[in-house]
Amino acid sequence: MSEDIKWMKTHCGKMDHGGCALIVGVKDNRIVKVKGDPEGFLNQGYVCPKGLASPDRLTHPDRLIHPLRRTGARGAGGWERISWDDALDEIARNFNRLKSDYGARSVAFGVGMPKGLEHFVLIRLANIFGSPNVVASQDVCHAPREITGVHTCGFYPVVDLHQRSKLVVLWGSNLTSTNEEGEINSMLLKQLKEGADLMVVDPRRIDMAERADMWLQVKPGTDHALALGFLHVVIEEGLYDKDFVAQWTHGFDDLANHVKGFTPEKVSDMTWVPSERIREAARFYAASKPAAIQWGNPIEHHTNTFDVARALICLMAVCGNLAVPGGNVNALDPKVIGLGAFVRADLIPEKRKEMITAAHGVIPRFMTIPPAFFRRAVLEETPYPVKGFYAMCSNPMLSYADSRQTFEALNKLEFLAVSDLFMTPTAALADIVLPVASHFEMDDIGHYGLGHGYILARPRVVDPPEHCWPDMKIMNELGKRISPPEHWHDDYGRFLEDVVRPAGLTYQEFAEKGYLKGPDRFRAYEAKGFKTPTGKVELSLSTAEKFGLAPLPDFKGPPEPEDAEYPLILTGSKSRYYLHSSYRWVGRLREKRPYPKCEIHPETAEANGIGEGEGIRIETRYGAITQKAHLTDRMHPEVVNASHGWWFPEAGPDGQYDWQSANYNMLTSTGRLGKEYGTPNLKGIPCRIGPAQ
Ligand SMILES: Nc1nc2c(c(=O)[nH]1)N[C@H]1C(S)=C(S)[C@@H](COP(=O)(O)OP(=O)(O)OC[C@H]3O[C@@H](n4cnc5c(=O)[nH]c(N)nc54)[C@H](O)[C@@H]3O)O[C@H]1N2
Ligand SMILES: Nc1nc2c(c(=O)[nH]1)N[C@H]1C(S)=C(S)[C@@H](COP(=O)(O)OP(=O)(O)OC[C@H]3O[C@@H](n4cnc5c(=O)[nH]c(N)nc54)[C@H](O)[C@@H]3O)O[C@H]1N2
Ligand code: SF4
Ligand SMILES: [Mo]
Repeated sequence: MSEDIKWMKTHCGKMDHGGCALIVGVKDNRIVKVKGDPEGFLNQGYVCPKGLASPDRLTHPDRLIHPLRRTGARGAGGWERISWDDALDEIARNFNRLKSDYGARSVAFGVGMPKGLEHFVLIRLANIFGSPNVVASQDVCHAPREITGVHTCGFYPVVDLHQRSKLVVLWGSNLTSTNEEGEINSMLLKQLKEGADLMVVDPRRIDMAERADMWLQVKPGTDHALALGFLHVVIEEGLYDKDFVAQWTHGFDDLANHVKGFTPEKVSDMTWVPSERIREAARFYAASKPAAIQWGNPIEHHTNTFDVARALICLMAVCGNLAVPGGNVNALDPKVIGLGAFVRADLIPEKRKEMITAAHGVIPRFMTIPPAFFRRAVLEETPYPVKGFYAMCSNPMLSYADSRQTFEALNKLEFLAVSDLFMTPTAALADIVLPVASHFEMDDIGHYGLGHGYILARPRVVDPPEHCWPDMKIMNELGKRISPPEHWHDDYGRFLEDVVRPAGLTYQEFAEKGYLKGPDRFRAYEAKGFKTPTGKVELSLSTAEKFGLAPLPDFKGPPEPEDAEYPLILTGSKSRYYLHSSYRWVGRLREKRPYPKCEIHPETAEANGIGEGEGIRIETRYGAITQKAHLTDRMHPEVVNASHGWWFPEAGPDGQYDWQSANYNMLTSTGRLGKEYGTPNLKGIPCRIGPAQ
């Protein structure tokens, strides 16, 4: 049999941000085996359980394989099959009508975690249609790091695991489960094997905390206090990089004065980390040259995310770890088409003024709409009404904070179209559902636009089912119906060619190479300065007054006030077996994690009458859900770690696949939002627990 198998190379995609090079065995248009490619630039042979199970997405018997039109009431589960022409005509009719009645901005285009090139084709579609409103999860995912970086030092400081570091810090990053943005954990493990030290900042004793030289068990939502405590020690003890600070920073004296108040003792009260540990950790970071901070998602999961990112970049800068090999770097992209040109930003020059966010005073350069403001526009029509929504690669019913509000908003829309592989709680509320060809079934490019300095080829290895279309093709055809056709191509493959053309390659030639990486670039500031108004790293922001931002990173308390009725603190993390709410329907993954797991300390469990494996009711001021308790001393006794993204495909269409009973975002709210990014509190929320009823 093995002779009939054709082995092909591609990269993993859409199971997280992607990154692992794969060798895929194909027989009769079916994938029979997936292996990690030992030559993989990022993974060196590694592949995770999601990657191994990824072909099962394509062959699931309940996969969407026809365009569907809703027949009965919204969400009642009645559908009829329709042709692609009818589906696209109906979407176009509705969007064109909304555009002429309320203006193009009344139609919003929604996307989730960046999965492939379609992410940017969607932005292009919105721009060409004339809508400034692309709704994305960036408010809780990477925009705070990237854009705060741009304001503070002129770039997004990415961890450099490609060069040797003396110390790697996992600051709220569970890399062995999440491999986020292609920082595949094999690179971290290689660094450790070669002698790098490891520090972990995490409220849970994660696997890497067990291996770490130092683990700081921080109180959820207080990372900025901890980073300010580090800065206090580093500056008071004169451990900072004096040459770099003197030559390349702006506002050092202001920062030094400001952090005087953040003594390890005070910071210990704020963060629960013992003061002596804070001192040791700060000295350890400052003495390790170079040190790289892999900063994770939780720093972006509460209203103070701007302060956390600011404090961490200040820390990188004063210790001389910015833009140096093995530190946090400004990765240079290979020669590919620029983002602005690809998405046709030129066609919508007034975008910034027209966006929903213009009314909310968010930070300049933040170009997507936070889901909280999108729903306000739908529900309250502020600053203007939004009536139509096109959702791609995303499941807002689970991924946006406050799922009840999402339910109301999606129900209020005049028209909702969703493209997905599978029926989800979001697709269940749509007027039209479009079946997609996904990863493995289409040519694609990974990591374009992510700022890590490389792009990865994801050439197709099998053909999709007859009526499943790649998102890029869907948008190419929809684009011709809702905007001037000259902006669209005969074949959507042109988008891929456009990206790699500046490198002098065809897509086919790029696919044969596997990836393109920009040249290493370190200390570029020595020639040109930092790309900020002062040409330096702005420890104190020179633009603060102009943009209404705080000049210095601060800590003004936890994300939500303490609450005697809710004495525990809720946080959450991603499962290694799923991507957010995706793929609960993939049997091989579901077997590994059949139910939503909530971790609590054994003492906390006992005090609340909860046993191992029993149902646990988790409650905040905003809602209550049920998950299954797992008792572990990896947890702090006052912290509850619940699972995110749970719905139940097996619950069926009545009630839209039970998006309520175990969904973490029933516990969150959009009542408080961070000013700069419109970020809600997903973590650090007061909660209480008890046995499930
Ligand atoms: N409480 C809480 N909320 C969170 C987070 C958290 O940690 N806690 N994390 C936040 C973060 S970091 C992010 S990035 C967001 C993620 O938010 P989303 O991106 O909305 O997350 P998913 O639930 O993975 O939804 C992705 C959907 O895309 C579908 N899909 C897969 N491949 C394709 C394809 O090729 N085409 C199309 N059209 N669809 C496809 C999947 O089936 C799935 O339904 O959630 C955020 N929300
Ligand atoms: N398996 C899997 N991989 C994924 C994803 C997925 O859903 N599943 N999602 C992808 C996406 S879109 C993203 S953005 C990345 C996210 O990747 P990560 O940043 O690694 O994501 P999380 O699991 O949310 O959080 C990481 C760690 O932060 C800890 N933590 C919780 N609260 C706090 C806190 O307040 N402070 C600190 N310092 N730590 C805290 C958690 O215990 C957890 O161990 O992963 C990507 N990869
Ligand atoms: S770590 Fe990510 S890229 Fe690698 S196999 Fe797993 S899901 Fe795919
Ligand atoms: Mo994310």
